Amino acid sequence: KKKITVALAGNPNAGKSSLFNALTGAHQRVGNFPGVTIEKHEGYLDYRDYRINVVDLPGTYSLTPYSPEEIVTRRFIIDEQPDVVVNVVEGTNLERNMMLTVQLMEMEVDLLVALNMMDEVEEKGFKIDIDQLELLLGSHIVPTSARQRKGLDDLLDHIIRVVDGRIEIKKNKISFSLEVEKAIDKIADLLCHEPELDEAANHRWMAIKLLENDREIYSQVQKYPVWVKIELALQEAITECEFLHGTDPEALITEDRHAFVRGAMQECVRKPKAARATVS
Ligand code: GDP
Ligand code: K
Repeated sequence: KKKITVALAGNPNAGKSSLFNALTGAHQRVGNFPGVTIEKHEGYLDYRDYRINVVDLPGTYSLTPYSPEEIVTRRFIIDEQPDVVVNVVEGTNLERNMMLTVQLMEMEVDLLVALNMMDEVEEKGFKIDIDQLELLLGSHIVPTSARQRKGLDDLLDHIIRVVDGRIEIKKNKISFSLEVEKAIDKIADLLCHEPELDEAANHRWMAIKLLENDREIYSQVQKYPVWVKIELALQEAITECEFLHGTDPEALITEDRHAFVRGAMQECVRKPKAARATVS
């Protein structure tokens, strides 16, 4: 059988463990992620011609390196390069969950979205325009109900089709404010010309992270001669954003992510009447 690795990523309580258990059943083991005390739940299942190794990443709201969960999640994605990342989202709480989705999009991974808790979505009367949301995300969305073991085969079929290249992941990019985009291009280009930097590195993503003052990426890049020019570009971006928007690139990037998610929700989600007043 061909071996592939699938990583489950999502907010706490999105239903990752339920999905992980439903998929891997008894074939599980618990270890630790390197260097931290966070448990690593790993398991496998055989499906069609594949042995699918499933890694349940820790629940996280973001991919900034502030908590061990966030660091573990993104390190795993960068270092282990799973064949597919399945972002498990809570269908009744999409707006909050999607903030992680957009950050996974930024990493340009082969992303599938498991739209979980569909039973609750239907019961509560949420209407989600899945086709339109897929267009905006550039990723396929598979409705699931992990607790009821529904949608699992559909999800597995999608995973295999991604691996076989029969599903194209569009890898849509969120466009940030003009000044931020200009800075991203400039810094990505500088990174691109640093011969010692890993060729496989995602320069756009690193540029975004540098603009977000990401200390891990800072220390990674600071050792190269190109750092002098990058530091100048960062300084320039800060000055320009402060002048034009009254705020720094880091805050703008967060705002732009929120704006993207808000727009997507307005286009694609109708909340039930009773929930409109209470669910934000
Ligand atoms: P995790 O933190 O992402 O691992 O989430 P869990 O798998 O622990 O799920 C959180 C809670 O949501 C648990 O009470 C689950 O039983 C419940 N849950 C998970 N998936 C579903 C689902 O598809 N439908 C419903 N109604 N509840 C679910
Ligand atoms: K719940």
